[in-house]
Amino acid sequence: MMRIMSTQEFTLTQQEQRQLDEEGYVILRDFLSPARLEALRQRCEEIYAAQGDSAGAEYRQEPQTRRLANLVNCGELFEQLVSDPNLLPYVRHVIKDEIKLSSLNFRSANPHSDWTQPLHCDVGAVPDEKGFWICNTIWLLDDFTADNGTTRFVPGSHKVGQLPEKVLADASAPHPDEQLLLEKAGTVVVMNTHMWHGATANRTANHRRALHSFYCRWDKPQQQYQKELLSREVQDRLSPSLRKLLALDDPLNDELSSKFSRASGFMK
Ligand SMILES: O=C(O)CCC(=O)C(=O)O
Repeated sequence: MMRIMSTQEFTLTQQEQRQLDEEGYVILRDFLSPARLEALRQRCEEIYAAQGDSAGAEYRQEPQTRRLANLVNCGELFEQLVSDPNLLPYVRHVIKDEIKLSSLNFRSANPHSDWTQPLHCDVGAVPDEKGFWICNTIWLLDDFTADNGTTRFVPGSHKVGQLPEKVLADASAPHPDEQLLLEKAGTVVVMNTHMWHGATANRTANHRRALHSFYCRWDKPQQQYQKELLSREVQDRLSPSLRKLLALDDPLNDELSSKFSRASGFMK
């Protein structure tokens, strides 16, 4: 599906726009080339091995799950990922305003786990008077199958305007309208994550790995305050457009994100 980019951003097809507006997600198959997929897998495993018990601590640690946070700090392939020109128009379609990166995380459901992530909206966000203000993108580093801890989601629930934990008797229980994401490695899924979603238990013998490149509107806090977390060396070599996407020169973001970062939709 790879699109040829000019300096102008492309427009989503009508079908993609309808899918994002009505259902809350769009699936981009074969988004990653085999070489790029393998490079991302290898780099995530290297970082995880190097960070050991502290892996993911810039954000939060989750039961029966390997997590990495602050990945823009960990190499150019992640800088390319968060600013991918074939992806950002989808995010802009959801948020419909200036966007910035909120965080870039790796999440891997452990083999033989019984941990089901409750249905949630990312950062506990409900749309405000201006509309939707968050959008996540899930980069599948492994095939997602019915039993390896795939993502579940309730299409259309981004329009409910309420958090699942406030209206469901048990947000960890299966929802009658939920769907499972059953897609191949190399796929990227763009999700309006006001839509109720979570992850299922991994009952297989293998890890289930994904990257989450998460965006928010310019006037909301970042989940991970990039200016505080990125090394000086990384900040100094970023292009003006990446500095803008990461809100590194943005006094409003400094004010918002220095006070309110690290929010989670389900981890207290
Ligand atoms: O990795 C997944 O399948 C979804 C994870 C998720 O929704 C989260 O960590 O907030």
